[in-house]
This record gives sequence, C-alpha cells and structure tokens, in this order.
Amino acid sequence: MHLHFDRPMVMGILNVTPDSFSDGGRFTVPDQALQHVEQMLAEGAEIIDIGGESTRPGARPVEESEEIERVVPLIEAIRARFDVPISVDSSKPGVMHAAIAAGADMLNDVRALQDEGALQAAADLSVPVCLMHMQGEPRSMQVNPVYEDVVADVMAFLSQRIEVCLNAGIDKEKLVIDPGFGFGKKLSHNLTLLRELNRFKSFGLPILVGISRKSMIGTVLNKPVDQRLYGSIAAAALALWQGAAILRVHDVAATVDALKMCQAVMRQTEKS
Ligand code: 7PM
Repeated sequence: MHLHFDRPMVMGILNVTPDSFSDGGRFTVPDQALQHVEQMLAEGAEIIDIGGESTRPGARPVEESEEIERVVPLIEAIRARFDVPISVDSSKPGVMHAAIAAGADMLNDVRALQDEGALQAAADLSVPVCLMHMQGEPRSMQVNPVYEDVVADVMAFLSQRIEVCLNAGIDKEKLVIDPGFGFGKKLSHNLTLLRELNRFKSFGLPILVGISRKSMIGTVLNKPVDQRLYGSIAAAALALWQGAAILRVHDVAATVDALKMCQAVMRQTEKS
C-alpha cells in the first residue's frame, strides 16, 4: 500500500484490548473492531493505527507472543476487507515482522526503535516508521518528568534517533517524527510542545501528533476522557496550523472537518 505524507491526514486509532475478544477465542476478530474500522474509513481516516495496551501510562509490559496474537488476526482481517494503510503500534521486533507479514504498512514505535532488535527489524522491513519521544517507561513516566528545555531536549532525542536510523540504512523518506504528547511530560511540557510544534519542521520529516483525548486536555478543561472532543479538535487545529502531517485520533469525523478547515485556510494564497 502506498503511503505518502505530502498533505495532512487523519490516522484513526483502533484499540486492541484483550476484552474486545468477547468470546475469549484468541484468534477471533470481533465484528465490533471491523465495524469501527469501517466507520473510521467512512469518516475520512486515511490510515488505521493498531495498538495494544502496552503504551498506556502505568501499563504492565506485554509478552511478544501475546502482542502478536492480539494484533496479527486483526491486521489480516482488516487487510482482507479494506483498502487502507495500517500502522502497528509496537516496540518489539517480532511484532513488527509479524505485523508487516500480516499486511501492515507502517511501524509506530513509542520507543523510537531503541529496544533490542527493533532498529534492525525496521531496516529489514523497509516500511515507514514513526519515531516517538518518550521520557522513561510507561509504568513510571508520569511520576516526575524533568526537562532542561522540553522542546530542545525532545528535538535532540529525535535528532539522535534519526541519525541512528540513517546509519542503519533506513531511508530518510521512511521516517516520521512525533514529540510524544503525554509520554513522560507534565502539562506545561505538553503545552510548550504544542505551542512550539512548528520548530519540529526543521527536521524536514512528517510530524505525527497524538493528542486526542489525552490528559493534557482533561487537565486544562477539567473534564473526563469522554468529554474531551472539543478540546481535542482545538489541539488538532493548533497542530495542523504548525505543520502536523498526521493526526492520530479517536474522533475521526470531527477531526477531518477541522483538517479541511485548516487546509482551506492554509492553502488560500490568492488575495481576496
Ligand atoms: C491510554 C493512555 C491508552 C494513553 C493509550 C494511550 C501515541 C502513540 C499512544 C502518540 C504515537 C493514546 C495513548 N499515543 N503513538 N500511541 N503518538 N506515535 O492516548 O502520541 O492513544 S497510546
């Protein structure tokens, strides 16, 4: 499947939780998941991100075999029915190989290929890969994150990971960067990263932003996760205005409208 990031697009989040396998069958793909994909496509999602639970703040690590069993049947089922690029949210080389073999098109690694074997896997698979910044590990990252200068620190990390990828033989054209909203960041760090997102354009790589429903929105608005839609849309617009290429979101229809408005304004170059 051909993936291009030359104009902004919406990535719809499909969460894969063990509970969604309602009958307990390990290789059963719930209709609910496929219906969710179908709905996100109808609403204008141009890529589907499939992730396990393992990146949640406070999450326990998941075994590679468990992650493969969760993700592979779902990728196969989506690939068989829909003509949409699929990205897989994983840090594990075995999952990356299995997911791409099953028909996924892109890697999304919150650990930026730092786990053993992940860099080699990405180089071998030769698919687009998102390098995300995270301080610490999901289990403990929100305890007390500290930065000297959050934008400079995150940029320095991404710069180093880009270099490592290029040295491993990954084409620059395959790389996507992500400041990692909420991953080892306090509210002030997240707000600074969003306010200064345009600085990340200096890498010359597509910028992926995942802010949808995150706690930074909940904290600003003092609202629970099911009441963060308007805040998420405002944040999406701010990110698009500063050059975000991929918006990773739960609420596809609303975000696509925001994207179209931002695009209309940003493309308008003639005098009125
Ligand atoms: C619970 C809390 C469940 C947080 C899931 C999450 C990103 C990502 C995630 C992101 C990239 C979420 C996160 N966030 N991948 N995976 N960028 N590239 O809110 O910001 O979806 S998981």
